[in-house]
Amino acid sequence: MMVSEHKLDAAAKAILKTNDKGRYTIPTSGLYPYQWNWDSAFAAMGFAQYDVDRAWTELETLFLGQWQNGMVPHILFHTVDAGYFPGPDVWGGTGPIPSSGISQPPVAATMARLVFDKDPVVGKQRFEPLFDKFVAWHQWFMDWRLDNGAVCITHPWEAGRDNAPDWDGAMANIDPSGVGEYTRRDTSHVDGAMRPTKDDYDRYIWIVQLGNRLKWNEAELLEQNPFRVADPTMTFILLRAQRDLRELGLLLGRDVSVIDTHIAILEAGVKTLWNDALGCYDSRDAKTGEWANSISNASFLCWYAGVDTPGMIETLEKILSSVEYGVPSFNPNDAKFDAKRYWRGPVWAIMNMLISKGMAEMGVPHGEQIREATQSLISEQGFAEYFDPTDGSPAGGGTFTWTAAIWLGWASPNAVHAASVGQQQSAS
Ligand code: 2M8
Repeated sequence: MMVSEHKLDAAAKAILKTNDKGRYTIPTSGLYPYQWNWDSAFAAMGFAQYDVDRAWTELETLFLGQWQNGMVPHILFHTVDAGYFPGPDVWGGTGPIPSSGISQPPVAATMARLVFDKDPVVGKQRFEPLFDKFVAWHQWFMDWRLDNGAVCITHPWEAGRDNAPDWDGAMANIDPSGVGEYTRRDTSHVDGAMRPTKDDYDRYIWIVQLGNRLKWNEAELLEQNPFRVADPTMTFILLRAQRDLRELGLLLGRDVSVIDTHIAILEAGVKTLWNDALGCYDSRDAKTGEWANSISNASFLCWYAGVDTPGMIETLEKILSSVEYGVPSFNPNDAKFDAKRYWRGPVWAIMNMLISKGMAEMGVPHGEQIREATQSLISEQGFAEYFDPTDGSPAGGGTFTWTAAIWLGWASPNAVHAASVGQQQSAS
């Protein structure tokens, strides 16, 4: 049944409320009962549409978990919940709050800038104490994750695109035979056909066990972890985040020269992700030098990072004409495409927003088409974790925080109205 736009705005707010644990949100109860890094950043953007104070609280709580070396973990285990595996005991995080030992795509600075713009007076007060923390986090990526200027992941979960075909080659180089017995909890919440396979999970847990053994010492992990992939998700998102952090720094009257240096390094790094034979940005195994040969939704984050590249729009047009809804997480014309299996085909509202936003900013066509497709998906299918791009059917968890946040801040007709009013105000 079609629900009117107004009701959907209210429904989205109700989801944020349901998933609100007071000072942070969970992605959805049951499947994901903790605070996730990039989910929280999107949640802040959603809250900012009607409660700027709550939006800043979300980001402040995320940074309470920051490690001494600057890393902001991908999961903060505020209150232990046996319904999720692997929990804090398996990770053995060494920060101030029980946590995982890896990070996640740093969309937070970009979301913070959107929150800031909603109320710059409050924004200055709330972002001032956060600025140095953001700089330290971004510095941690620059210190520990670069390969020729491109940002690497050391675990598939770090990219947020858990089981993307991008990692298949590097995952095959891990022998997980010593991983031991464990019980997955994700498949007790959702259909296993929509989740990563056991082969993938064994390797996910194997890397976590290695990190725990090494007490998440980055220098040692660099030597011992066979998994290290230069990734367009991380590279484009960090480059964009550095640009937004720079703007926020200038508004606070801070010295941004370090950020300028980082931006130049990352701009050079982006070029090393260009797979000429594929005609697309791609993931590259930093250990073996091999390309993944993967046209993914992360490939199309180039515009979001302010990087236009001849040929990318034609590649995107081919992908868009092969499915009904938005940008699928993997090339639908490739044999590995799987319309329902997580990051191997499904369409994700968060990625659609980042891609489309970048396209609109750079004057590239079809950005609006992606926004409209996301609007239809959510209005017709609800606030699912992700969707089948061929028929739009909802998949994964339901009542999902980031899908609700994307609705409020971008996909809803009211969000567009608010954004254009905002633009007129700042232009005048
Ligand atoms: C998914 O990842 C977690 C592990 O981090 C999982 O499957 O258990 C991914 O979609 C990730 O991008 C997302 O942040 C997380 C929570 O929504 O779920």
